[in-house]
Amino acid sequence: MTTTETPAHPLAMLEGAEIEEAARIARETGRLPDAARFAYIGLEEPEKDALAAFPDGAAIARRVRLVIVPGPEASVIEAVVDVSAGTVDSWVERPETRPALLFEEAMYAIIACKEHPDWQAAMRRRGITDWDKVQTDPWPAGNFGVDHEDNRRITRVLFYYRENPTDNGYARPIEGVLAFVDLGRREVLEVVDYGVVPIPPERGGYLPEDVGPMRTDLTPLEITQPDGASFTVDGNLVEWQKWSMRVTMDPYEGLVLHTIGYDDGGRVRPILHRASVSEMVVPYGEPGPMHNWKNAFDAGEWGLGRMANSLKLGCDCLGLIHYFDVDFATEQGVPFTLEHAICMHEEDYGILWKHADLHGGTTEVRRSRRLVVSSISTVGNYEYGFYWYFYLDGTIQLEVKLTGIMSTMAVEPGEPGEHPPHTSMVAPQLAAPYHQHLFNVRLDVDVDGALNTVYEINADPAAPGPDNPLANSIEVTATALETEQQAKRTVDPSRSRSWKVVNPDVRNGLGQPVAYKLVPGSTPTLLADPDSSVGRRAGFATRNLWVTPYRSDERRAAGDHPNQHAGGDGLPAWTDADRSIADTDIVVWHTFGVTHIPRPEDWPVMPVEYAGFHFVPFGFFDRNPALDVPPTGGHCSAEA
Ligand SMILES: [Cu+2]
Repeated sequence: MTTTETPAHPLAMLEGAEIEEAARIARETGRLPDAARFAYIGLEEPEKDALAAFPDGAAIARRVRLVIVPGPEASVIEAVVDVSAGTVDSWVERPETRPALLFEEAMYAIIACKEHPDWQAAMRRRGITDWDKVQTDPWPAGNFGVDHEDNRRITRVLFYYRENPTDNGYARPIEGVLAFVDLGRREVLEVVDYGVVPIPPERGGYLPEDVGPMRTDLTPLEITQPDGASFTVDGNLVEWQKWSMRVTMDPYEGLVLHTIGYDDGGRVRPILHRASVSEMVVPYGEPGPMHNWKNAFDAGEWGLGRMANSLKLGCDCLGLIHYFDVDFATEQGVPFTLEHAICMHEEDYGILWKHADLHGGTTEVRRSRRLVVSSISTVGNYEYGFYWYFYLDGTIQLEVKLTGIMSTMAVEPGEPGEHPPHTSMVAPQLAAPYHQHLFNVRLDVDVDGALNTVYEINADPAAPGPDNPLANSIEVTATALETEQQAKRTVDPSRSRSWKVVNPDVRNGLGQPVAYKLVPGSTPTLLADPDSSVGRRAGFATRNLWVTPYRSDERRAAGDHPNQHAGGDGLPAWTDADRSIADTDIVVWHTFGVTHIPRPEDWPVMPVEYAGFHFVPFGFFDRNPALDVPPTGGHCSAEA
């Protein structure tokens, strides 16, 4: 029996009633104790052939994936249920596997710490007696072979001092105190005290009342579109200019875009079947015992969707906005709606193209405009904004905006200009360790069809000689990446390195195979040793490019369950098989990000720093596809 009304499309967002039904089906198996919690309830997306066949007249099967935490041990159940048929399709118990941290358990960990005599003694050694003034941050514990990790789901907990409830706790780390808590059993395993360091003196406030007089000379800047937006929305289907796509949000990956295509003369040409941030890691580079274990996998250990904000007009997004609400599940399996989880709007983006013809006397200018689909996640101290941009010339861009508050450490008073190694001083007696933010985007490419090949493009000086008498010649080489091992690559800006996703079976008007090019930004790879704990666990971050043959169960770059994982899962494991990736249905995985060497200007709250990449047509069209963008005013064209 089904209690849900089937949505209109297989890729429609999961609805509250479907979430409720999925939890009910799981519970009615009789195989779950009452205390079982749901770490994940998300849409099990249809297989590609089923999607391609839609609409085929048959009812849409709506399936839901669940990750269930049955008890306090380190084990999960992965289940897939069919909410349209009311059946359990798969039910797999995975011992020695940890889900992402559960919010409810993190809350109990905080209470357990404050009730523990060792913790209270450590606070008293620092003159702290009011436990309400202690901010308690549970962190993913990583995998370092310490006894507390054995068959437990644990957290390592850090502490900060807040004189007032709205203070910036990260300004005043309670350095030296670290607690290990068994999350499942709500039990403090150990409180470590590495020694007292004075609490830094400054409050690090950034609220208006902390800052003092605000600027008074910013005049209003309003975006108006008197005739409305240029996009249309039908359910989660978005159409804007020649673009079309579907928008969803996954609890772990956050914003996900599906079936991105471009209408070329009445024919929708596919480009990306699915695009998402598959994982990210923030490894810290300070070797002391308070900070050397900090390696947050914010997608897999917390969840970019689970941490997504409800966005506010005029603050997060400006202009004529369409918001998507998203239905998620609580850990008890109860649906709730995160309103305004995804923001969509159009932005003017300067000039699109221009030429002043000095001979003919004409000047043609066109304005660039982009469709912005975005969401923002707050993961502990940091904010990450994920902005997908679609441009009038066929370009796609992902820009990640990093902001929020840096993770800090208190240090002993020192001489002016001094700083502990591997950190920057950001305020008196307050340092911020060097660290990285490395994101992995999974691009299920579909350039004019499923069968694609990736080529690496490098530009080099040609050797001087009879064919190059003035030694000015530029040589561009395109090398097909034919197996997974060949496709483990890093950036090389000095050679203008990029990666072209080619459909060898479709030619443009010039007879060239059509392609899109992944243009990386200036991006690092992982600086930690590949054999270190984080090096093994975040193997995906040791390369900027990976290519795999498509498999629906290869979804997340560090594997499905990175929390406390020993490492090796995800891309390194899959690509060990060295499968063929030539002229087949492939997935391109791109790791990008920033190495954050903190500045004083990043304190107390960080102005946005940017990371990302572009995906641009390269022979996908026969010419500039944006010639038909009309001039916006009589003075922008000789003809107007
Ligand atoms: Cu940072």
